[in-house]
Amino acid sequence: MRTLNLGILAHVDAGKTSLTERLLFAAGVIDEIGSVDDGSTQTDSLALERQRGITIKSAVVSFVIEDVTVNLIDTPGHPDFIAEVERVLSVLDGAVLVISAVEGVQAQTRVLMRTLRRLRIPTLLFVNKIDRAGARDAAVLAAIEQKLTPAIAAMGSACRLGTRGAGFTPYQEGDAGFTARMADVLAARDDELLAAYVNDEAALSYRRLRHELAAQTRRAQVHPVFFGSAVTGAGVDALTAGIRELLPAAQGDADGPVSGTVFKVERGPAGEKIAFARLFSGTVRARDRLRFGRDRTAKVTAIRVFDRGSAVPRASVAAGQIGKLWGLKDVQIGDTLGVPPATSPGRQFAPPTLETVVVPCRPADKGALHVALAQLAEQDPLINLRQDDVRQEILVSLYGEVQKEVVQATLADDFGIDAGFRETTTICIERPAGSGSAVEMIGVKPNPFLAGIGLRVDPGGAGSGVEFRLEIELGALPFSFLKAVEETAREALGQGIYGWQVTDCVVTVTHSGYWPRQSHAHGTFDKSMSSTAGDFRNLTPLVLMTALARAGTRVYEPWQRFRLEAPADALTPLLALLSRLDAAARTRDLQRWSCVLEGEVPAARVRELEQQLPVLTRGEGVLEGAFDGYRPVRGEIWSRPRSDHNPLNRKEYLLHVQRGVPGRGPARARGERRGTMLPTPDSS
Ligand SMILES: Nc1nc2c(ncn2[C@@H]2O[C@H](COP(=O)(O)OP(=O)(O)OP(=O)(O)O)[C@@H](O)[C@H]2O)c(=O)[nH]1
Ligand SMILES: [Mg+2]
Repeated sequence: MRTLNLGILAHVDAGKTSLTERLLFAAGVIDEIGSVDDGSTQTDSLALERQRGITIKSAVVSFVIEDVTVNLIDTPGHPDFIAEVERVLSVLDGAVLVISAVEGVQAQTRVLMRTLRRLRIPTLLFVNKIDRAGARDAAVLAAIEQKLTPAIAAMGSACRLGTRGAGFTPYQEGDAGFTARMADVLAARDDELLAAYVNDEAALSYRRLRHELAAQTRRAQVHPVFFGSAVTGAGVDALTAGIRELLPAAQGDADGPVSGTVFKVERGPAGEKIAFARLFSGTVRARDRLRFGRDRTAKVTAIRVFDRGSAVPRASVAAGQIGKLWGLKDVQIGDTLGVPPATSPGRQFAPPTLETVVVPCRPADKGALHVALAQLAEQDPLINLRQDDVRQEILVSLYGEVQKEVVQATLADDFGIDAGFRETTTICIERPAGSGSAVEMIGVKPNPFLAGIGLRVDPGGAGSGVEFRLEIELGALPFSFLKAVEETAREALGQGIYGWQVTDCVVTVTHSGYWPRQSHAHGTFDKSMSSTAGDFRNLTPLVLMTALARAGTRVYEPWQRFRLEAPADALTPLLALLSRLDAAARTRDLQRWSCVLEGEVPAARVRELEQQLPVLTRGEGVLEGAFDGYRPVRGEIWSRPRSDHNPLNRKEYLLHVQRGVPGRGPARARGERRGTMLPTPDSS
């Protein structure tokens, strides 16, 4: 039995969950087809998903097609939940990208397809909703070719579009048109096939082409396209056969060393953590001690493996499979199990660009609110819970308003906490404006720590994150001290000169000094003469902040790319609005009745645009948007400090560290924060 871990991806409402339900029915896993509209599907199982009719969390189900066990992961399509899609990408062997035959290729479809192609994930395309009024086939196929990829192979034809009787007929052997189109697409990507094609077109057998189609699909070079309807079931059998024939099986040696990735974390009924993991290699058995994340270990207490429907208790989970693991108490999303997988797709989509303060309606709920948000952050790390100690407020990062509503409803439904939000603001970043260095030598006043460090901060490329380099000789500093410097430096960069995360920079260790472990004659360790990792943890933020202040930083805000379709008579007021919003807009297409505008706008102004659009376009305007990187904030004060940033407190904190006040260093702060390192004023 082969295993295939398959993701279903699409823009919102394309029909992913309905198609999942259909596939489960076709495979005999369920006797009755559930409906998103009635809240009765297998994968939209959360109460909130059923109420709202949208998918919020990715969900795994499994079914069997002949000799293949398919673990299917249904993902959310709303851009506010893109983080759920990102986490799933690292565990897929293949994907089905769903496109609505009515709405066609959307901005989100393009974002997803680009990512699938970049990661070389073999992908089939399914054009859904052919039964709905307004469904198109040739136009959608042309849009796919133009906007997603030219390397497509339509696998059949749709008929009676826009009616309940809409159907899909797969092309068969003997269909000359299909064979010729397949040969064209495939020969363009395979020299041997091209040579054979040029020599004698007729000699290329249908079998050979079909075989080559599977090979190129598995290499993510070509994307077969199917049509159908998740509601009537049209085309679903052909898609099922395509999944089996054209997508690759999971690879991996069950006897090799354990290697896997955790892509989802859930809490069980008793509050216990459950990790969803895909194994790439090896076998994990119940009661095994398992290494995960960065140097953590725990005993696996129970395992469930996805098999014919849901997850069933098993003694082990092996390479290729997806398992639910109990017992890994501190596990986090994104943790690796055992040996880290050779490749990790890393960050594919933009981080959240909004943040908001969460306020409990009843002040007495403050503690409970923090606990509840911490649990939500386990399941969605990008929420990035932060505590502002100065203002005694809790902040979360968000993608958008729908996610905000979902957080609010989850707090009310699952935790019994009524909470509100302050105004949503954008999250900026800081990048070094130049280079800056600082050095503190060991034993030289006023350095109070038994550690010597020199650090230089240089600008890095856009999107490069934080890179850590050494200009000292390897071995000049014990590894544990070096690790302490790197960890503390990364933490300290969480808050730059203006209070934003510092990124796209290179931190280089230029000097180091330490005093080796000293003991008295009777063998006791003498701290007053020996450097410890704590000395390095305390000194690093001081040196780094001095270097950063010398380099100077500049604040950048997120921008969005947009595409706006509107009636032609709305063009003038729209251009005036866009200019007021500091947007750069270009008229792409001006017809008699309609116009298309494209451009970029600061993310902070998008909400205003969304609010004004219906008024200016009589409700006919359609706005699509996607993250477009960071640009320097504009206006008189070009470096905008974060709202809760108080440089005086940061200075006070650094002074505390410098004076070596016990318990006030980053080591303690690290346990308390995910955002600020400031001491609370009343405890100083
Ligand atoms: N007529 C018709 N309606 C469909 C079809 N597939 C889905 N729908 C409807 O489209 C709506 C959205 O379907 P879902 O299956 O929830 O779509 P989704 O892609 O899972 O949505 P999100 O997970 O929220 O992104 C529901 O009202 C479905 O009943 C189809 O093939 N034909
Ligand atoms: Mg869904």
